Amino acid sequence: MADFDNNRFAPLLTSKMSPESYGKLVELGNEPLFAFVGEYTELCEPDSVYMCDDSDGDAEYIRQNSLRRGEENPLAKEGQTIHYDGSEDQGRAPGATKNLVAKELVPLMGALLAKERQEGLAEVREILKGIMKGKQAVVKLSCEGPTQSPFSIACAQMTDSFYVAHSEDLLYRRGYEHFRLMAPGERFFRFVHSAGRLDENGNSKDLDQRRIYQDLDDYIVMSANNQYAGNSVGLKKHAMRLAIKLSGTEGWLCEHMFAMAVQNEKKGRSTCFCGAFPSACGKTATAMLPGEKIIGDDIAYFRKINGEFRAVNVENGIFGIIKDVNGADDPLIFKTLQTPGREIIFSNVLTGPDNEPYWQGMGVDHPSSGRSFCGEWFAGKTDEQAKPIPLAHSNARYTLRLGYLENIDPAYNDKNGVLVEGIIYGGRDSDTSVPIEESTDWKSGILLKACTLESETTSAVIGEEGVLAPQPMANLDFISYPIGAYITNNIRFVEGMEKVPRIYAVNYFLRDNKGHFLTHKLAKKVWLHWAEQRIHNEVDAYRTPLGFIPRYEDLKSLFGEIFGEDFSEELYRELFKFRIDPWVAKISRAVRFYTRNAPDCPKEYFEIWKSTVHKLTALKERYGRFIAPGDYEESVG
Ligand code: OXD
Ligand code: MN
Repeated sequence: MADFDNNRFAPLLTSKMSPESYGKLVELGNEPLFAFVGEYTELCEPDSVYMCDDSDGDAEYIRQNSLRRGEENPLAKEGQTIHYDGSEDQGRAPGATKNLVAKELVPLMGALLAKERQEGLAEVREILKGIMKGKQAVVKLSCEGPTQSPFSIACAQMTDSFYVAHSEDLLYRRGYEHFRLMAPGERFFRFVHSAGRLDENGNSKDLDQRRIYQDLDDYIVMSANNQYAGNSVGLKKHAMRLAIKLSGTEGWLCEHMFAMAVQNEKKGRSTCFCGAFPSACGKTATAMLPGEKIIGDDIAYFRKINGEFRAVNVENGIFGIIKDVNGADDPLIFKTLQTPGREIIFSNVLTGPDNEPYWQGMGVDHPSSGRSFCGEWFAGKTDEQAKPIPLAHSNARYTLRLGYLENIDPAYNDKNGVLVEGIIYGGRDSDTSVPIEESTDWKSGILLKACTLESETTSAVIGEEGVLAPQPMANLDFISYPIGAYITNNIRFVEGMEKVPRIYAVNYFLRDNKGHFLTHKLAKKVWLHWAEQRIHNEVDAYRTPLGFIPRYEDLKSLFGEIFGEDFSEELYRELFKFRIDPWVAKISRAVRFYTRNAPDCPKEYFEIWKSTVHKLTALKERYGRFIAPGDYEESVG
């Protein structure tokens, strides 16, 4: 056991910590952890420091403090609380977020928000100086992935926000005991967060001093003057950036993906799919499809274990977008949100005179006034541009433990993860991609489906909404080493694997020329069951220039079996025609994007994209603007 009596930080920490808290820190015998707490106590100058272990008592201490300080307030239903972020702190803040890297690397980072490390460290440390004065800091240990597993990454968070610590308790596995069992010198991620000075509503005041700087050499993230969980909760997006960097150096993958298992009851089979969708493009709705099982909704680690492609959900809870969660579209989440006695944090929704939460797309009548993300809200309230202010923010959220969900897959805690058999890339376009298409092989799936993924920007990120932007692997905001190397790591990950997952591209948003969606919201269940049958080699498919699509008769029987619906051939032909012009435009946009933003991208990838554009352009002469299903080539197995 390390002896900390002569440690340079011992006098400071004994003066700021109760004997019990100090005892919990010392008991772990972890010198880098002790130094971390010491260094940031010295820099941030909290009045006191509270050290948590994995006990329910400490979890309750955090929750009670968040309530006592007004970071959260109780709602009408037992266990439920409400938290408000400031009106300018309602989404991730790319402008304030930087990857700190060595000077030589900055030009290679392209679109990846990089800053020279020493300069960034000096800047953020200056902002953190004395930032916790007058507050208590809490140190909470957690684990990314199941504890004591080949996937585990231990994490230490120090924050002066009890809402942040509370969110971490709901979203991640507790990690104090995991730290106790760690080998000396084992790496852990570190996060320092301060909400900074607060205004009269308890919101971060110095937004011009908002910073989220990840030191990728030292695996530490410093976040200041913010509260929105995507900016403040270290284990969520900050840890993701650190894990992506680490996975790039070690040859595994950290992806912005859900994990779910399609249930084939007739065959007694459960088949795991992981999927990347840009925010607000149907990701949680796919992970939560009725009748299937959820493993995770946002972040997955992939490792090769005994030659198999295996995944874990990094998290233990959901920080989900609440807009449009209603009894018809998301019945399981909706029911969980309505059940008293569940510890759930709502954020940035309307609370009415009945002290119940209300949000956009909830599907129930809502009160005409109350408190919301904009302060006092009333029906008809407008902003400075005279635009109506919605009752809740479009990026308002709920935070809950996964264990509350009825459809949780029992395998979600397995230490060796689950075997992944399908990967899904989900975009959002009204006129380009078919509802589902299988890639011919892994590499072309990565280059033509994952790398060409794009979406309109949404409210999960501060900035203009509705702009079409490239989204490689739906991960652009989190990739933390040069994009070309990241693509190569994705391609090479499956080398030597006996069974490589199939890659699917899906698009739930095709519309007719009047702007109406061509399919209903649950049609995605049919697309996934088709993919499940393909993986088990039970259905044939038609070739397209970019992969394989379903045959009409297979979809007809799935629509019949699953929904008792008669799926028409006319609709099938409209949905699954290959649209040449938009695909040429889409791949050309990707070429422009990678030319500008991925200076390290190998020439070979450009050659593949460009030759695909040529191939498609030539096909247009032969087939016209569209290739009807089955026309491109003979049906293949
Ligand atoms: C999220 C996001 O909150 O990606 O998961 O913004
Ligand atoms: Mn996400």
